[in-house]
Amino acid sequence: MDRIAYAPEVETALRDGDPVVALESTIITHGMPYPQNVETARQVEDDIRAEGAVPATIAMLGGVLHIGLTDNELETLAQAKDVAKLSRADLAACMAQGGNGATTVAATMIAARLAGIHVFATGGIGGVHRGAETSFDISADLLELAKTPVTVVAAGAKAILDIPKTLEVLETQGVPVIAYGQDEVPAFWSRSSGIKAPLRMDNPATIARAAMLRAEPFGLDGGQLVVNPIPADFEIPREVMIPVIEDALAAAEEQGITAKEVTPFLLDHIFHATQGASLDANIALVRNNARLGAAIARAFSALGR
Ligand code: PSU
Ligand code: MN
Repeated sequence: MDRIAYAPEVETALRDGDPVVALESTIITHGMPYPQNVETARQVEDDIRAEGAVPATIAMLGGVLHIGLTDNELETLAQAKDVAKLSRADLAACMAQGGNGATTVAATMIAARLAGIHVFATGGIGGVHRGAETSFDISADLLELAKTPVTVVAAGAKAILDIPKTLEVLETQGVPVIAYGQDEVPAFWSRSSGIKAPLRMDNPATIARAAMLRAEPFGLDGGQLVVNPIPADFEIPREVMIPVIEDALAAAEEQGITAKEVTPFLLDHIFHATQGASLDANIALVRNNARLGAAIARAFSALGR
């Protein structure tokens, strides 16, 4: 049995050097409730097509790594209750056991590299959790960005994380953090974090070119993190989110939530606490990142990649 299955449109695009954008699946299974999760996944795929690129949603189904999902596969994944959350540590184990799993940012980067996809769009990345000085909870996403040459487009890190510490780890690991079109690092639901971004770029071609120059002449491993501010019409002010986040963090602490469960627990708590308002913003920013991802993928294609 094949270990990797490509969706036909993805296989064709990769063969012809046409632009492809990878998408993660943990955002579907652990990041948003049904049915908004599958509706968003489809919408995001359409946004990428409308921008002249091919979407490749990545997931493990029955032990086969899928690069691109059919509509049926998306629906099944979105409704399933028992899907594992796969990061770097879990990919091979899930394949060995013939299991189903959704890929995090780290695992999606690994799959994208394997497939020859240079760009990946998502909502938020994992980072250094608040209280990491005692919990040691630092997402494998950050270390993957240091190792795997894929350009990841996100809307910044959520304030459920410690944003300054997240940026420190990325700096230590030599990961370029590039704010798109503004000087500040965006903070997911809000355009502003009060923190100046290490780098700023204003056009997709420069972002693609920088990725290629890391490899040649510099011989550097690792990817780039592009942080793209949420569209102004959809942003939720920081002051509104802060008490909600504090509450979610307190609930996680009280219930002894640890390890892989922390991020999904906090996201679910915040969704309920805002009666879904956080979700509208989340959907808008993922779509916005998908469109930028497609533009960067087109730039890679134009460079002959
Ligand atoms: N942050 C979000 N939404 C998400 C995630 C993070 O705002 O859906 C998901 C992504 O898949 C990310 C993962 O890679 O959670 C990080 O989990 P952890 O913190 O356990 O590494
Ligand atoms: Mn973690």
